[in-house]
Amino acid sequence: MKKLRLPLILLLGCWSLTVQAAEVEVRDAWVRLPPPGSDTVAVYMVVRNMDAQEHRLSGVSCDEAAEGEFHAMLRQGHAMQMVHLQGVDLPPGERVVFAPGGMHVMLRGLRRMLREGELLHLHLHLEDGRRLNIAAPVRDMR
Ligand SMILES: [Cu+2]
Repeated sequence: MKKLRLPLILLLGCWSLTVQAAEVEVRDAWVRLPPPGSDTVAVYMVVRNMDAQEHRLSGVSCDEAAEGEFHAMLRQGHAMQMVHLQGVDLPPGERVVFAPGGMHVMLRGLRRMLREGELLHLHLHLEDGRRLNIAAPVRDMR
């Protein structure tokens, strides 16, 4: 048991930015403060699969939003279009980046206005049934 104590303390110490459920780790999660009146918000993060086998994100949810989806950006001529992804593969040993202009989590039907600096709690669902709980700070990027 002694061996486990230090990593556990480290993990709790940076709970707001790093979440680890077994072999899948989420870092640098953040929420883009939506413009006033908008009930849709984008969430970005880096997901790392440290396992030797593939995992897959199968869903995302947030108690403060009606629904959550994974989106990718697809170029259509000169315009970029959002595409709904049913899931996101996490290849073994690789990082999957959700960033502005690329993949992101989209939450729709926010139940209240967000404030800069607060933490929004989300749940990432893995295909194997496990759930990663994330706390992502809200940032004003305007
Ligand atoms: Cu989107």
